[in-house]
Amino acid sequence: MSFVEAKEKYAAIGVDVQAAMDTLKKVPISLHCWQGDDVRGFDTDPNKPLTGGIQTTGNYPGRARTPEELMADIDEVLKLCPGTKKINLHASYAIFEEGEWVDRDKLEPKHFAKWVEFCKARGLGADFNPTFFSHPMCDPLTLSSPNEETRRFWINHGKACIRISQYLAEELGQPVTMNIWTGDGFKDVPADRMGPRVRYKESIDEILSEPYDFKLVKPCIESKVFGIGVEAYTVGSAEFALSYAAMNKDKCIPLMDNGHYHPTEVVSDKIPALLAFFPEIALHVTRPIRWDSDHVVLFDDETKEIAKEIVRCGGLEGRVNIALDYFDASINRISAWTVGFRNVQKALLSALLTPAKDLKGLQDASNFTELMVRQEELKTMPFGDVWNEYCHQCGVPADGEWFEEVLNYEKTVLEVRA
Ligand code: RNT
Ligand code: ZN
Repeated sequence: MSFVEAKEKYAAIGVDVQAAMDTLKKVPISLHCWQGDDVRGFDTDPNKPLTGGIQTTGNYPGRARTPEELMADIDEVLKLCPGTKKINLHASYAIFEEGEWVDRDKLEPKHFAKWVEFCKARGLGADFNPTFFSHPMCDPLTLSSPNEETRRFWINHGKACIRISQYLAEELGQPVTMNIWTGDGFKDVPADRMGPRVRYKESIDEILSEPYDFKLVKPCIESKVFGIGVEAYTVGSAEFALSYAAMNKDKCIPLMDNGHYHPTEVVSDKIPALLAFFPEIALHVTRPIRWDSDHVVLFDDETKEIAKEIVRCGGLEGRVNIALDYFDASINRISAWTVGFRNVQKALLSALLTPAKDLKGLQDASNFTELMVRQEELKTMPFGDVWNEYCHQCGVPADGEWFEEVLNYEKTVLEVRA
């Protein structure tokens, strides 16, 4: 079927395909820089293990080892992905001058000047994350540590990151989400569950006492259920993170990562629950397999359901900040990045091609029979033709047209790195 026919089919069910594509073109989605180098960063020994309950597995050749390599790889991904992008940076991706180095508590905006230059040259916004993991000052706790020296170090890191986020937002003229996630927790049954949480709360209070313009810098609090090595107890649990955000609505927003809940819980259902209370929320879109495994995002049922909730709850009007968060080191990283980013775009486009008002009308009229029929029939609409047209309108390859480019990049750039 051609695009013209597909467009007519959608028009017949009351969907304006061009309007859907035009809406999606403007939605910023944050591309995580850490897929390119297996979350290693540049500020500490890149061969040290990843700590904090997150793990990458696999050793596919071609990992980016320097800022230049990472930037070149991101450029390749940008070429292959439609829509509006932001770059999501971690503090560990600071870029130092030759011979210079400072620890994380002393980071300054200037250490991200090269990233600002990169974003400006490409018209991109940025998001930011303090890096509370993979560092000798994790004892193993960070913001919740009973050791005052440790806790102070990480509070100062958080404050430095607020200043860097403010700088990024001012330079790039767009808001920056700054996500606070720590892997703080215990492998085995703790003797004190409350102490670390009270300290974590007080640490975040201190970080957020650093001045920032809340219209430009949106600190987020990300919860988690457990991590490898910290199976028994997570300081920043769902209740902790959500309560913190709810009690400090004038200073921060909650962030849900869909890998961070019990396997039968779904973030799609949590989006409208949170939007009933919070003006703004943030998401990490990932794919958990049995645990927070951070697999590449697929065009699967839950990703589609998340996108539907974002769209029909008005999330695209600035209420839902969307970022990707996964890291697969077992396949070509450019391909992993591209597949996941394109799938989030696909899910959003597919959600925008839904006659949401009509379906809601059926629900409100208790017409559940027709609602089921209409929802099921949507699944066989000619979505692929609209998607390919969307890619072309955005100046990027359609499905079936981009993988060869990745293979070529692998041959000419990635394999040369080995
Ligand atoms: C870890 C969290 C966190 C990280 C990134 C690298 O479980 O999801 O968001 O993945 O900050
Ligand atoms: Zn996350």
